Formats: sequence, structure tokens, C-alpha cells
Amino acid sequence: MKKFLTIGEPLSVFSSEDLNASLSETKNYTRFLAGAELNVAVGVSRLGLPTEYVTAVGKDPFGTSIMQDIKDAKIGTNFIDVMEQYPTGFYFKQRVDHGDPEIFYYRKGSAASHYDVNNLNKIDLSEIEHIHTSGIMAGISEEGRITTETMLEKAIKDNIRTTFDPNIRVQLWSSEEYMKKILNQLAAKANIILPGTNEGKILVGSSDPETIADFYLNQSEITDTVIVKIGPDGALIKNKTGLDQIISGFKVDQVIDTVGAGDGFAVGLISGLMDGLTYENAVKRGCAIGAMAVQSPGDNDGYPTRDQLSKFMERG
Ligand code: KDG
Repeated sequence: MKKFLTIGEPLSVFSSEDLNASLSETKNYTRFLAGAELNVAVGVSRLGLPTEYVTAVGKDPFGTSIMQDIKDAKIGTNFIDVMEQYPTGFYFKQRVDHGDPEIFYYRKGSAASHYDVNNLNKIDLSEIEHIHTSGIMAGISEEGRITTETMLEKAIKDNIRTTFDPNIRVQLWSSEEYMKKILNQLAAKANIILPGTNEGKILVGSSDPETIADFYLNQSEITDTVIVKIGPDGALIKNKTGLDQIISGFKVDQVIDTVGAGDGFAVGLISGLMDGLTYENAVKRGCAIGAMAVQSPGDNDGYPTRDQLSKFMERG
């Protein structure tokens, strides 16, 4: 069976236990595994699909714990470098009862931000069916930007299907203009783009799903499908062969934490395509996993097993 691969920065997240306290007031935290692309790897692997993760960690307690979590999640460690001279990143996340939480990063100069094309060139992509990338790796360093771009170019050459999630994290970029330019350049090298409507507002100047989809479909020959996430309302799929459809989302009773929902959506879409589902059904699965994700405090602990996923989707 062919494998899934993603590249990104792993983090530890300290998730607040003190509801609605600002980060400067919070005293109690629980630590979880995080990092947008790693979240996707965790979710795809939890659904039983062979998964590889490309990154670097430091030789420090967070690096050790992340490596253990990755092994426990049955994600391959062949493409993970340990860089003794650099630290592993971490971040703090507020607990709120509505909206998105405040977050604060300690990731500048991390091991993953030093992962470069020389490391990447050692990787054999011959067993890979799908590669997922995001704008975060490009935002953390110049090496990360070049590595992400090179990964997408290798995929084009080897005919490997790719997804790109812009994953806007303004804190990581020197200016909004530069971020916009780089994220749209990277998007032009991917087959499937996964922006949210809020991201569309910044990257394309519109939060209208159709306008966002048309922008990315028109900007590149390589992009064939755009899936615009519209939160609890679902997602629009638009492709170059005429599919143009809104897939409705799933309602949940209680939202505990929205972080990781977009990655959960990517898990559903990618695993669905790897399972041979139609785009419509893969996007529906994405909506389901996004909805399951918001009901847990960690960034990826709400992602389901196959069994949990079918039960949730049957319930509707
Ligand atoms: O998408 C969820 C991620 O944002 C989180 O797990 C960590 O902020 C993070 C990042 O930049 O990877």
C-alpha cells in the first residue's frame, strides 16, 4: 500500500486548564502533541494508513517526548532528523468558551526551522502516494520556505498528488504582503488547495468561497481542485472538470477548542482520497473529522479511529 507523507514542525502545546484566563494569568496547563502537519499525520495514521513525517527535533526533553508520541502514533520516523544544536519548539494555548484561543509560540530558531534541502534530498519518495504541505514551514524560516517549495516541485516531477493548506500564522511572517506572496506562490505548485474563508480574505481579497476557488484554479496549471473551508457550514469543492458543490458540515453540541479542526478536515480529505472515495465523500469525511476535533482540548486528540468515524458519520 502506498504511503502518505507530510513535512512540518512538531511542537509541544501547553493547553490551559483555566477557562477564559489570559495566558499571562493562566497557572495550569496540560501538555499535548501539536504542529499542524503533524496533526494531519496523526489523524491519517489513526485511520490505519501508512504515514511518514519529515522534520527535525532537538535533542531535548520535548524532542524526546515528541519522538515517542510519533512512534506511539505509528508514524514512520525514518525521515526525522535529530539536531543536537537546536531546540524543539513549543507553544501555549488559552482555553476559551467561544471563539479562537490566544496562542503564544516559542519556536524561533527551532530544529525544524533549520531543516533544509540537503536533508530533504536524502528522502526517497518512491513509495509515496500523497504529500501534504502547509504555509507554516515556509513561515518559520527561509530554509523552510525553500524546502516546502522543493518538496512540491519533487512531487510534480514524480507525479505524486499534493495538498497545500495556507495555514496562515501571521506571527511567523515579517509582513502580510510577503506572507501573501509566498503562500500564493506555494499554492500554485500544489494540486489541491485548502484555504479557509478567513484566509481567502487575506490571500485573495475576498471571503466568498467561489471567488477564492476561482482565484486558485486560474492562477496555475498544476492546481486542479480547490476546497474552501466554511467552518461549521461545511466546504465548497470546485475543480477544473466542472465539479462545483457545497458539502454541508456537522453540528456539534459543545465546542471545547477550535485549534486542529482545519488539520482534521485535511485528515478526512486525504484519507478519503487514499481510500478511493469521490471528492464529495472525502470532503464529507473532512467535515466530520473537523467537527470531531473541536470537542477535545488537544490539537489532535479528537481525531477518530475508523470505528469512531463511522459512528459519528452515521449519526449525521
Ligand atoms: O493547526 C493546528 C496548529 O496550529 C497547532 O497544532 C500548532 O500553531 C501550530 C502550528 O503552527 O503548527
